[in-house]
Amino acid sequence: MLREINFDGIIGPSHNYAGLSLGNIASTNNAGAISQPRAAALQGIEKMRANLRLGLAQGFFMPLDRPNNAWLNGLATDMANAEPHIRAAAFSASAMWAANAATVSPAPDTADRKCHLSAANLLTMAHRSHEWTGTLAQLKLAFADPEYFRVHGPVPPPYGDEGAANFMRLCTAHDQPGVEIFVYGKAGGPFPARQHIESSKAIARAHRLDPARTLFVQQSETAIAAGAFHNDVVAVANERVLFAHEQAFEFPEQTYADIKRLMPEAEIVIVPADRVSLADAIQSYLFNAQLVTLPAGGMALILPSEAETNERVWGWLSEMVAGNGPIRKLVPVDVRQSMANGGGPACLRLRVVADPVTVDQRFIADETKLDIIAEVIARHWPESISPEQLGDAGLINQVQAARLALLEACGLSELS
Ligand code: SUG
Repeated sequence: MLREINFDGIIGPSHNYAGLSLGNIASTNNAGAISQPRAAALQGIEKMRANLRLGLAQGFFMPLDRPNNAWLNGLATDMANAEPHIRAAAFSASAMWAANAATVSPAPDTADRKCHLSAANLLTMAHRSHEWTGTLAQLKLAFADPEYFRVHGPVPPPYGDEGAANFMRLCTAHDQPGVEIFVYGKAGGPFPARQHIESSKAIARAHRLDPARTLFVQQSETAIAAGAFHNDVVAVANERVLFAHEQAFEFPEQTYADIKRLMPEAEIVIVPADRVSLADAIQSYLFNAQLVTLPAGGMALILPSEAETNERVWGWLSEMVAGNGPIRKLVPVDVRQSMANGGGPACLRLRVVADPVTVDQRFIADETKLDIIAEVIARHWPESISPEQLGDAGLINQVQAARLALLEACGLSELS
């Protein structure tokens, strides 16, 4: 039975605030702050538990090996000698934002009826550009069964790809053929557009999608300039529902018309800018929510607690769920440590539509496994990291040992 599985990136022991992402307001504002990797990772575990309790299928990915010494070797340096920005890039725990790991086209959408996954190159940001090697190794292990999955390497440079953060799928039900929507940006404003149309088109070809059921939509320049460095900061889709900010797309009317033409059942819920400004949307991350179908029917938004404390945002959301629209429930979750780097609940997960039994079971979560993982985190993850500590040999050893302990506890030491 095909169903949506959310794979969360377990927040790695090197989680820190280095201010590495130009155009990501939270990352810039919190540059230099002291991070709390242990609390961060436990917040991520609690989010997974809450989703399991809602009856959703849950998986996870391991943190990557940091610092990335192979990448530093390629730059002819190491942690002791690298310049601070290179050191921070090598040490980043950014693979936690699994929405950026890959683009996923479920089997009902592809010509060969296999689920295709393409690892994202993430080449716009130095600290993310070296994630794909570790990510690809993990995808190949988790989705190894060739009868059901095809795992592709990243699109080659110079075309930037940020994975599922710039991708949406509309369908009547997850196991039915869908309309796949790739959202790309055009550089022109103060911040980079990270998703290039050439990458999106390459992935659509590699995944053997039906061109008649595939859309390429331009992200709004205004949204990128306001800090929407990924489309999933201003829009989210689930089944036949698109929930988006009025200023998410450069050509909104055309975008909605194209969606309606390909899928007349689509329901488009637009949040007007005069109720929730782009600034409020980006501060509260109400769109960086997991829009999910509950087993009992109806949809819920699993959103960051920051959305609850923003009066204008919460006011609008409360009116929305009280009405008779498709989204009926709001579930705030505390992922503040990730949020301070610009990563909300939706950033932390990669959606894969598959039969859970066809996935390597070591990546599938249940309460007992989450207990084991939480214990490893509590025992091994650093309590705090300040930016000056990044080259510290003791910290590096602790971070490496912490990850190895987790791999061992999950039977995944082959990823070490
Ligand atoms: O790529 N932040 C991440 C946040 C990614 C959010 N993902 C989605 N929207 N799907 C990024 O900008 C900050 C790291 C730092 O500054 O230390 C960072 O990489």
